[in-house]
Amino acid sequence: MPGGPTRKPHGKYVIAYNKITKDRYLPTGPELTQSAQLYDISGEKMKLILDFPTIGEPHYAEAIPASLVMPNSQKIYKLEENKNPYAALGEGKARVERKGNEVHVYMTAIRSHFNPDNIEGVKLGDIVYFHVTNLEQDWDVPHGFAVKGASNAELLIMPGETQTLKWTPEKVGVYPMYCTDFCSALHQEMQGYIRISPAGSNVPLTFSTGTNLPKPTTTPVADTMKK
Ligand SMILES: [Cu+2]
Repeated sequence: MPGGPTRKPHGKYVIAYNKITKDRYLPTGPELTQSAQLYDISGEKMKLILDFPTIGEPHYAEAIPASLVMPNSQKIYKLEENKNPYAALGEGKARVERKGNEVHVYMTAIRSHFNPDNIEGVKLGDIVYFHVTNLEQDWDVPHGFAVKGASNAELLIMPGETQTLKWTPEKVGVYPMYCTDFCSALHQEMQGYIRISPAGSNVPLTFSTGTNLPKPTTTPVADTMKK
């Protein structure tokens, strides 16, 4: 009812979700569809406008004027107000840092790429923290973040927000990381890779964006093979 349980509802209509349904609709399964009714309450007597099947078993609904909601709606979080200590407030701030066996990825997301989107030098036994900041400052552009193989969760990051996903890799390999929330026509390209090297290997921690491989910092493979 518009305005909730009140004797003076605003609006002209009321909807009832508690109408008895038995034997009224086609027998489509053990339980049949539920039933609802819409009334016009603008006149002296309420008038039935529509009697219709509905799904689930809704018991209550409440309508309120948009004017009560709109002034309080949150469209974005302002980046300049982001005080998350793990935020990367700009692509230039994106980086990967090692602290003992913890690897902290300070990542940014903006249509349609992550920065960095290619990470090497994480080893089995490390714990990876992806701190992802959504740099968007436009309404309705959340980005998602997931790593294939992470068994806990994924992130849904609102514009201007920073969220953290903790991941303990369990196997050596190359893992895709990707946006899980449709964000633009190039959403499917919003992805990257992180390599997990064997425990104790000496692969240096490197990261890059938009390239297949970070610049080699050790002896090129070709030289090693000549020996
Ligand atoms: Cu996205």
